[in-house]
Amino acid sequence: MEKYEHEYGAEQIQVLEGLEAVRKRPGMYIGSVSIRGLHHLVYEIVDNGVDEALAGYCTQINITIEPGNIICVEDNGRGIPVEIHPKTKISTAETVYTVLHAGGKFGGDSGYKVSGGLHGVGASVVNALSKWVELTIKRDGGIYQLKFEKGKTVQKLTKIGDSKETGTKVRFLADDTIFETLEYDYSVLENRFREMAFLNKGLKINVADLRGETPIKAEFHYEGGLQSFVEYLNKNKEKLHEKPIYIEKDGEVPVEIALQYTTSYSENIYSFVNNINTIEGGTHLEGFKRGLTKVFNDYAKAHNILKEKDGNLQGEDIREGITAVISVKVKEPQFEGQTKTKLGNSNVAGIVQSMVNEALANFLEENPAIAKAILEKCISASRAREAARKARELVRRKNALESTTLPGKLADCSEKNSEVCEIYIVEGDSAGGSAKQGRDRRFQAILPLWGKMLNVEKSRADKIYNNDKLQPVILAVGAGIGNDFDITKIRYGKVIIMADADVDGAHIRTLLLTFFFRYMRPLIENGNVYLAQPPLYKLSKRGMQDVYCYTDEEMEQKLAEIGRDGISIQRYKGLGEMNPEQLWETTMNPETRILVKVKMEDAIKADEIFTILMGDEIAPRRQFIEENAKYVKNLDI
Ligand code: 28G
Repeated sequence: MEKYEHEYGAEQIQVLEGLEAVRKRPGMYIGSVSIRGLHHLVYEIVDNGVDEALAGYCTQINITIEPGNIICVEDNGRGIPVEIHPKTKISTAETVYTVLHAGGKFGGDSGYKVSGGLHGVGASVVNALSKWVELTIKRDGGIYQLKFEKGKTVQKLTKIGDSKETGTKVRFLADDTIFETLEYDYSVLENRFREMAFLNKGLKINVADLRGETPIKAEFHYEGGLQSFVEYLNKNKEKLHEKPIYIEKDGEVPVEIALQYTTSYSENIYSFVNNINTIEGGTHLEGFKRGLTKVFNDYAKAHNILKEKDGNLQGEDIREGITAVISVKVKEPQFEGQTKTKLGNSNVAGIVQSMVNEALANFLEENPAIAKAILEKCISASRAREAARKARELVRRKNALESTTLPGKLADCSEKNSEVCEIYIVEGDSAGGSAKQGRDRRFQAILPLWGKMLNVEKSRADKIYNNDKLQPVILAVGAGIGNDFDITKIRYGKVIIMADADVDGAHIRTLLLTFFFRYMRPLIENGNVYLAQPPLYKLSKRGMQDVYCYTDEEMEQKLAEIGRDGISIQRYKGLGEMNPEQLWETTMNPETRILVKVKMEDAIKADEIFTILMGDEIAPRRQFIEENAKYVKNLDI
């Protein structure tokens, strides 16, 4: 075996100080030390493999979660160079893993066209935050290995064998003294890697989770790229035209767009810059929207589908029912916004817009039947928007007359500081009555729901404003709806859905969640929506305080503890069976209640769930309900 030893010079000492800084303030480099930050480590490493694919040298990346939460990532690229780096005087591979920002990603001489990575911090940060890292490189006929512990090199570049192949393999164990948890969430990683495979057409990504008794495996490989992505997003929706429209342009800023219209009323546009999901949008999205609006208006006018006197169709009319993915590659992206996921580069807007103008106009000229079908939908969206505006004004005027904007059935709280206020949205008058009596009126408001159920998925905004079940919710929350929703105006920090633990309760929960997701999405994104968890059973016994159980397992466990002798079990079928004191104690008292926070890990998954649960197609709904029957307790969208 050969070993390449080198003295540590001044530069190396600086290096160690650099990685020490990462360990001291990990949040600065990876956002947080929660499971999000943990997943970030994997993305950082995989991004390096994707960069090698973007450079045209790598076709496959395998990601494995090994038992013990060890991550293994392997690619078939050129392999990280092993020769001595002229600046650091140690191997390039060691440099990449020990010098902050040594990946060369942002340098002009990196050899890569563009590069991914939200923070782009690179492999050295992963190394600094890992208990150990083992790096194996196949290159130049050899197999080389290096090992690190907490960012420090413990085995320098060593040749351990021969190979004709090339590639890089990285195994690492995150440092449990830094991260809150080491337990990776397989489904989160799987979703991200599916997305990456869509975004990098032709790239094969294999994922495996070997932690459980039965291994989980998935393979992602899409020759269709974004077109396949849109087909996937629309798989449960009724399409207006058969194939997604695809436009692509290479150049200073490469742009790729796929879009397809469905019969639904929602707008589903996902945008990416250098493979990063730009949740807050930015100039690329603006350019796309402007281009879309102009092309359809021009076409409609030119073909007399829209008369001059009708005025223009609005952007939102043209985006009703659209599913689109837009992906751009930008050399020096400027990210802005709260979560640094908004593209700021102003030149990108014009580039995307003129590309959409040209390519989409051509497409419509060549496909008049599709153009007609889409424009008919846009025009009826425009009529509905006009009706919705009138309905909204009616609501406003009515409220002005009643001199209050609050719904009549709302039992409001006395506290005015919205941060500490809670609203319980309760189905059914009897439960509403108990909740009103049982609550702490200082900070808890109760809104009983009544009236006819409306399927939000199948209704346009005008119907929603007029719906007697949803209108009080809109008014009570007090922050508007749709594009006008303003999270800073919410009247309650917690919006709590309280429904029975049965099928009807599940229905109202789904209805309200769909409504919040489609029309008040920031409320979910900001973590203001909760589900109350009423108990399923009460165990009572003479001389013993009543015991409430929230799951079947919990009841079995409690019964095993206290024994079954002389015990009576009451099964609660609905909230209405509890008196106000019981309801307070079990479900509303902050000291003793269980609240489930509704989280949205991933907008794509959430859209899929709501489309399936509330949509037209029955087959996927049945499948979804069967697949998830076990998990209904943990509704995590
Ligand atoms: C398996 C886990 C993740 C990688 C490569 C390939 C090269 C490379 C990686 O170079 C240093 C900086 C800029 C050139 C580049 C190989 C050029 C020629 C590479 C990975 C030297 C980094 N030959 N594959 N880094 N560059 N895969 N997969 O990390 O100037 S990282």
